[in-house]
Amino acid sequence: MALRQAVDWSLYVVTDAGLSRGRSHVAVIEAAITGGATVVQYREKHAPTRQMVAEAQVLRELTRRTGVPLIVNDRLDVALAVDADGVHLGQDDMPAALARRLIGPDKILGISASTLAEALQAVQDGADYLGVGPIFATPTKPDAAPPIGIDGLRLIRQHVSLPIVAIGGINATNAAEVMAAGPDGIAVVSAVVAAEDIAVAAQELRAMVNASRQRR
Ligand code: TZP
Ligand code: MG
Repeated sequence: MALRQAVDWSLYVVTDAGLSRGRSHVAVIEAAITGGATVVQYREKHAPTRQMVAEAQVLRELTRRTGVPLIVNDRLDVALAVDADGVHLGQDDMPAALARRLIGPDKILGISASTLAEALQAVQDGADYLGVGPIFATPTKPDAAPPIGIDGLRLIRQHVSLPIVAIGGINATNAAEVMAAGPDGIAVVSAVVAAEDIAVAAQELRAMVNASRQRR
C-alpha cells in the first residue's frame, strides 16, 4: 500500500520558527512526536533556501527514525531535495495538477481549501488530502482566507471523501467540536509549537482526536 493511503492524519503539527520561543525545529518536532503527532509539516516562509534545505533535512532524519510522515509547505523543490513524503500547497502556490506531474504518483500532495469549489478542484487535480480552513480566525496566518467555521468544514466533509485535516485556530478548547464535523484530524501550529510543554500539549490534543474518532 502506498504511504499516502496509510497515513494517520489525527494530529498534524506544523512548524513555525516565530512561535517556538527560541526552540529549534528539531527540538519542537521531537517533543511533538513524543506527545503523539502523527504528521509533521515543515513550514518556513522567510529563510534562505539553503537554510530551508538544511532544516528540512534534519527533520527528515528525525521523522524517518520515528516513522512519521514529513510534508514540506510551499516548496516542491525542497520537498524533493530532502526526499520528504510530500508537499503541501495553497491556492496561490504551484497549481495542484502541475505539482502532481512534478512530484510523481507516490509523493503525498496536500492542498489548502477554504471553499467547496476549491476542495472539489483539488480532488480533481490529484490531491491526496486537503487542509481545510481556516476554521477560526488565527494570528498565525494573517493572510489566511476568512474563517469558514465548523459549518464550512462540515459542508466540505459532506462532499469530499479524501482525508481532511482541519486547520486554523484549533486548540484544546475547540478540538472536540471541530472533530465532530468529521475531519480525519486536526492541523495545528500555535497550540503545539508555542506551548510551554510541547509533548503534553500534543498528547492532550491527540487524546481528544482519538476520543472523538471512537465516538463515531
Ligand atoms: N493555514 C490556514 S490557518 C493556518 C495555516 C497555516 C495557521 C494555523 O495556525 P494556528 O496557530 O494553529 O491557528
Ligand atoms: Mg503555501
